Amino acid sequence: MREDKPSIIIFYGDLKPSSSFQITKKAMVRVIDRVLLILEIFTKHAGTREALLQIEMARIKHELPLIRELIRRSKLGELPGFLGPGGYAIDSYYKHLTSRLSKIRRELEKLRLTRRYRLESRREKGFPHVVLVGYASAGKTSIFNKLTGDRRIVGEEYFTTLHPKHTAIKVNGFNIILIDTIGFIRDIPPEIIEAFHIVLEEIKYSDAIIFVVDISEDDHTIRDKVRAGIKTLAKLEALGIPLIIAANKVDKIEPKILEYRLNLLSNLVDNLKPKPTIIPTSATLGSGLNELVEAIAKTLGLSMRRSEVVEHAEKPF
Ligand SMILES: Nc1nc2c(ncn2[C@@H]2O[C@H](COP(=O)(O)OP(=O)(O)OP(=O)(O)O)[C@@H](O)[C@H]2O)c(=O)[nH]1
Ligand SMILES: [Mg+2]
Repeated sequence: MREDKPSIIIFYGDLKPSSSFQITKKAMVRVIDRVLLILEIFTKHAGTREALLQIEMARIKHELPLIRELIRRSKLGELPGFLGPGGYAIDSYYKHLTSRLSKIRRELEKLRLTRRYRLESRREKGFPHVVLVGYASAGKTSIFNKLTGDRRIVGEEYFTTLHPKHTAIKVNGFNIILIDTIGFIRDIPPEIIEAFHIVLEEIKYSDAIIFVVDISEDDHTIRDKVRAGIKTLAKLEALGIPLIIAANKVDKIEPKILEYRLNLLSNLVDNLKPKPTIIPTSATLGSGLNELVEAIAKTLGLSMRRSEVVEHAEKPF
């Protein structure tokens, strides 16, 4: 046996149960496909119990045909010793999954009835929520890390329920919650769209959205991604929430090209209301991040509210 045998094989595509079976049998390691991989990433971003249940449901639904295939094969004697003796272990796992599925369905119904999860998603009530969205590798996490690294507030025990991807930071003396989302995914498999939308549901409850766009990609890709991103925001009922566009990775392109692409970007979002603010940034160099914070403050009216407070406090009674 090779010493560098992997513990898992990720197949970046859709696998039919029979193909998955063949690969598993040959390699004798766990095989996951694109759907299961995306669902594992969803789990890390899920902010509510409802999202976690929805993801688990999608995973079970995706796995059941494979388990059925395993049962069928084991009954034909094709699975000696794998996944437990005979077909018994697989059989009981199958039963466990189907009963879990009906339990999840019941719980989801209850959650939807009480709508408690809506409150849950606004658990840090009273503080504006700002979410980072964008396609994979645009630089969401890099921007999140730079902003939260410099501005993370002290006394975090106050935010005990914060999710790992939510961090409280200070902007103009105000606390805001910055959220790093899973972002948009192209060609999302239809069977997991519902789970995807629920993971991204927090966008709908945010006070401002930062759409991170990799401005170093070619014009065509930028156009496609910005249009598709806006469509996704519309599906999530998040259009109308103030949008800030971080045109990121400016360090990778010439100033002339940057100027052209900023123009392109501006045309693409011209029809949106309120009109988005576009801020050129480089998370790597740290440039444009102060302007990004200023744009957040302006969008949320933070400096205004602060002066209102001062004005109010100075009024003689
Ligand atoms: N040159 C350059 N590289 C950047 C910049 N911002 C991010 N990167 C790089 O781009 C890659 C992706 O950055 P991430 O911050 O992980 O992107 P993301 O949007 O969080 O990606 P996902 O979480 O996969 O959706 C990393 O290798 C970063 O170092 C930038 O401003 N300039
Ligand atoms: Mg990221």
